[in-house]
Amino acid sequence: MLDLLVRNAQVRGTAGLTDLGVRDGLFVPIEQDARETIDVAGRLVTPPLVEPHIHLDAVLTVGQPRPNVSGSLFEGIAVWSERVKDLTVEDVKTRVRQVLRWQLANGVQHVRSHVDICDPSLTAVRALVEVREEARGQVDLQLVAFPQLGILSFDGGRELMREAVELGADVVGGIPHYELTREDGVESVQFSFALAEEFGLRVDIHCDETDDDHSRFVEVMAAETIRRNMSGRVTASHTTAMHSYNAAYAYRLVNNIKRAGLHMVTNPLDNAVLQGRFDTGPIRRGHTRVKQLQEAGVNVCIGHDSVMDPWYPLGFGDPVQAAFVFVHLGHYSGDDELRRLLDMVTVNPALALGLPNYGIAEGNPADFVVFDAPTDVDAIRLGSRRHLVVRAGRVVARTEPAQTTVTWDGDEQPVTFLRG
Ligand code: 17E
Ligand code: FE2
Repeated sequence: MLDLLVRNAQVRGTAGLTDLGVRDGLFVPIEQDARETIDVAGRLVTPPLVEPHIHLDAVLTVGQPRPNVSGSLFEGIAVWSERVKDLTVEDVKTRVRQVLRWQLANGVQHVRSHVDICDPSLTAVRALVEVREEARGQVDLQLVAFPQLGILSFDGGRELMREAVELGADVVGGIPHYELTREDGVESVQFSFALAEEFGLRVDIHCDETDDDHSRFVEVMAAETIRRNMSGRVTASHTTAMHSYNAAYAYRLVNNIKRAGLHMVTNPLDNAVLQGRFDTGPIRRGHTRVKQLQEAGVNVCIGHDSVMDPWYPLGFGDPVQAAFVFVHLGHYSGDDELRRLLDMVTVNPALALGLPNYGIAEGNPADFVVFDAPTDVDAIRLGSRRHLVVRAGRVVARTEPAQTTVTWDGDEQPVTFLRG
């Protein structure tokens, strides 16, 4: 007897409709007897969404203590470093819990969050470590020790990075393009890798998040990864300077990224509005060289980055919205590209985060998402709500499908926004 039988699922990547069986929280072979049966009527079913890049400590702080008037990354950093002085553990926990619930309702079950450590009391790190325990098994968190104001450029930065790791950070971060000099940037990357190696942790660095084509720290990340044998355990995030590099340099860099086995995260929402602020026209789009990286076989993911914070005032934690924007910024509207897009918010970030037993397969945890759409292209086009979010065989979030009608020639008719 099954605990749950899901009927008529359009499982992503599988032709035709299938049924899914669940027992003891795992996918198991189909049986006809089940305690509960849900007919999803041909809706798209995917593995859980995975958020590889967000700053949970800053969520919902937009306008505090003042708005970001210029809209630049650098004014955002200045505004946030004022807000950090007012953080309390309760303040952080309340905001984070709210956004985690939004993310879960959007089908996100795994989140990697950068957490600013440039605060002598490490309030945000302490708060997030507690929320990580609370949320475990619902939304699983990985915390990155993230030095927003630099490791070498911030007084006590090295010590705070180590302390954050000792408090329980899962991943070591960095921000080399924000250090005072090129040499400090290189040293900061080396510091992060050494710390990660010492504690057996992964690395995820904010790298070259600028339009300055002289910002070239991804090459240092690739070199450190190769020398320390950390292939597969390292992620370079943002890397927006890459699209301003000359073609010869970019070619060499992409090859070295591939050789090092780096994972890459592009953040289309934030970087669409943060980058290009010093351009008078044409204005650069603010993303990295996704297609070139993918052609070389590099794992590229889409991150959300911000929800209503000093850098980005919008968002509700939905990776599909970030993917939709990426289609436009990244010219990712080809037929094959649209069909691969959801990989960048599911399997690709699962690989970057090193998640075990991920995916809809017998023996794996029965974690999945039912979209209110029949295909993934429709899900992206419509930003379809997640009808059901299931964790270990239990429904943890539900959205009732909207019903829309129009009155046309005096007759009330349903509208689904689907091609007939
Ligand atoms: N901090 C940073 O350096 N860059 C960003 N995009 C955000 C925070 C959101
Ligand atoms: Fe970021």
